[in-house]
Amino acid sequence: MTNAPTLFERIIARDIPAEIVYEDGDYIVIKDIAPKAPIHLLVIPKKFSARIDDVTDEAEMGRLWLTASRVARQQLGDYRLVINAGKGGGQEVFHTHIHILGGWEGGHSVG
Ligand code: DGP
Repeated sequence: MTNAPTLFERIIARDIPAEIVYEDGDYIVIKDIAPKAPIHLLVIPKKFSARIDDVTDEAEMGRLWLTASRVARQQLGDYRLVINAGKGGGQEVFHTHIHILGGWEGGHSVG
């Protein structure tokens, strides 16, 4: 039995359109369809895992954060990185991703 592709797998496959701001062999970075900040991007590993704590390989985890922080620095300069894990953590799309948020004037602190 094969699982249906996730929303993000369909975006990666160009089955569903998205505004792509960065892509390499392992990651895609798209604009969030419902931005919660002036600039809101999603860093998505092409290799499927449902949530961040399912990523158990240290090198993979490292590359994911390196990609997110590098793209965030390039696109925004200053930024916030957020991960929602599980329904109770606000996760809606069960394909691991990091939110890049920014573009506020004068910064935006947590809380
Ligand atoms: P999360 O709640 O952490 O699972 O974040 C999922 C994000 O995905 C949420 O901020 C909205 C965004 N999103 C949902 N559907 C689409 C879509 O079809 N296209 C794009 N670009 N983003 C989407």
